[in-house]
Amino acid sequence: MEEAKGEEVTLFGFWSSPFVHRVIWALNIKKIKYKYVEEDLSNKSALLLEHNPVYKKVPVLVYNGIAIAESLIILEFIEETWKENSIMPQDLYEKAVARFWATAAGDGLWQFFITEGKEREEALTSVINNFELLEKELIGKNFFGGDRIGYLDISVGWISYGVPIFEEITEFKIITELVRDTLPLREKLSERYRKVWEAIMQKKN
Ligand SMILES: N[C@@H](CCC(=O)N[C@@H](CS)C(=O)NCC(=O)O)C(=O)O
Repeated sequence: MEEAKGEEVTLFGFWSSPFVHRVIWALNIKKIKYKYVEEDLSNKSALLLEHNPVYKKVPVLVYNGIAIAESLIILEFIEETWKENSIMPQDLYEKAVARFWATAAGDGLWQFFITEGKEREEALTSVINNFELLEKELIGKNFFGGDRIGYLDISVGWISYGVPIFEEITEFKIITELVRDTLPLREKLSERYRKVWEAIMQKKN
């Protein structure tokens, strides 16, 4: 980890927050050393309230005494402050697209999680529509950021981890709806991979 040029970096967070994870990932990619303060969201610290008096939420990044709130704004601050291992597209259009999807990608997801009936159906339609459009941004690339993880990957990364949990709790499928009938049976796929793996291992030994 890089010593932050004699700078003091503190992150106020909460263990389960996907917004906090965004900031942690960006700091890790940039190899920035920082101090982490875990907040009790049911009894927020005076410091958190002082640093983020408008939203009173985590994450907050404090850089040499200056507080920055809102995860996506923090990502941009991190990018501007530590230029190495850039996470932002250089191209202006690509940058605009990444910023757009960073907020739009998750639209409807929470709504899907906390509603039922018609409301949930509507949320689901918009989530699936967004995912399908977002997926197009990946065509021909390994990451949204191109060859390496960037701002948009960091912004939407929590979705692939969170959605299966939402699905499990609501017993309602999002991803499965999208890929249903397109995937081979798990057992068959497993059998096939095993054979390929065994053949490769045999050749090696
Ligand atoms: N738009 C904010 C959302 C941050 C947010 O919702 N943080 C939640 C934790 S996941 C929080 O601090 N909640 C406390 C509260 O609402 O009182 C961001 O991107 O940073």
